[in-house]
Amino acid sequence: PGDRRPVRFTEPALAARAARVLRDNDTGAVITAAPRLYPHMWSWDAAFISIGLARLDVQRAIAELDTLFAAQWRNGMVPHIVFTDDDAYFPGPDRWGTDTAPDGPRNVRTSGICQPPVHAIAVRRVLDIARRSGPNDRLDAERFARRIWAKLYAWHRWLVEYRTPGSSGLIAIVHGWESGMDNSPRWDVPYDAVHPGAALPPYVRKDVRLVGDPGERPTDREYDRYLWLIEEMRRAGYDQRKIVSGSSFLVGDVFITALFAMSCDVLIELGEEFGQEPEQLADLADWAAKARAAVAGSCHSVSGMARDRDLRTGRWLDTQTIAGFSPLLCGGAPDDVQLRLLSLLDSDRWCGHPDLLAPVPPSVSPMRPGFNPRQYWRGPQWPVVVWLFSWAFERRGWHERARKLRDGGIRLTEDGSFGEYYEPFTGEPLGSTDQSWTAAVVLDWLC
Ligand code: 9YW
Repeated sequence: PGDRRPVRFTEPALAARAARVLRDNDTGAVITAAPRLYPHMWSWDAAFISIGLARLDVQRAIAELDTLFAAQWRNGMVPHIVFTDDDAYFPGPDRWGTDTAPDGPRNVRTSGICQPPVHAIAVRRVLDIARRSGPNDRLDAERFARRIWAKLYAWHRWLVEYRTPGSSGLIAIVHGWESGMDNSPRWDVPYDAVHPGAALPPYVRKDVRLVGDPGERPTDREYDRYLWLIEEMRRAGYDQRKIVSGSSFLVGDVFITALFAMSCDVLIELGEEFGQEPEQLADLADWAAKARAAVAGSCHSVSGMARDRDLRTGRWLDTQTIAGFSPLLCGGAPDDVQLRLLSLLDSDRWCGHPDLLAPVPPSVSPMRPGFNPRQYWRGPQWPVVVWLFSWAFERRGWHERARKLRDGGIRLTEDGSFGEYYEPFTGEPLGSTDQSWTAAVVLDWLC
């Protein structure tokens, strides 16, 4: 089909625009996730942002990750939001009520949950970029990698200690927001069992006012449940053990588990290089192996797709979303399963769908009932997810596949708006524009 969008930037012009987005979203202290919609630091956004920043200014990239880890909780958790003092976002720090949490950080306000553990991957990438960019950058990045390692290890240890309940071996989340894929249909069944109590304090959403079409955002019903889970955590005093045993939402997240396995691998490489304790390296190897086995063990016997598991009911969640391809990220599934997944990914149910503007995986298969091309994690394509797959495929030695995803990611974003997510058929940018992590992954692809 001809181009469905009026503007296409050349690669150098696109890179220059991406750099400007990161500069414009810099408050001086943090780079916000997006200019109006998300005026704070989000955990996995900061990881991707640092990768883009490393292409512009290695020092600034290091500062971003340092800021995030300065907010790490004393038990090891890296919080999903580090708040600035902007109050345009809801739920803000007062609603989270973490100020008195026993494990919370002292000088900064944060949310009380986490997000996917992609930070070791970011540190590795920043280091690799810095090494190519010059001797000073190289030294700074090496010092940084050595310094941040123990914090990354503590973060991984927290996930294992508190978030691997039961026998599935999957890393558990206690809120859909922890998955990073907030309203994905992956969570529909477990959310059905979340019943907001009458004690849910009233609230006013701010996101729907900032996005032109509320249909691109989660519904109010979904928000009631998101807020109810926060209420439960407040009541548990942010005691992790109580939260995990009592939360009405507890799901083994297969995508996070795959990311965790890869991040452990990376942390081992960094640890070996920088002489970290053999015992800690052995822990990481053990955690990575268990995570990989859990991902492989989740695969559906017919489709091969990896599945989340509702840990409250013990049921597998068969929703076919992008997370089903998790074994392709971290490896470890039997060869026949991997082949099935690769051919499914290439098929017209996913990247080979004839009507896609760019051949990169949408968040949900366009062939699946309930697929919604405009709504958030229920259909649109997300450039960061494409980046993760292309990074993982490169590491697995699948260079051609990695290149195709990178090219598709550029095709998707070359209109220069840096959308939060994209309508897969028209390429219309949706949600926020000038989204930092979109600009960051584009920079990484282009430099
Ligand atoms: C929210 C910032 C965040 C991402 C999440 C994404 C969205 C924010 O934006 O959540 O208020 O729900 O789902 O993955 O980190 O970009």
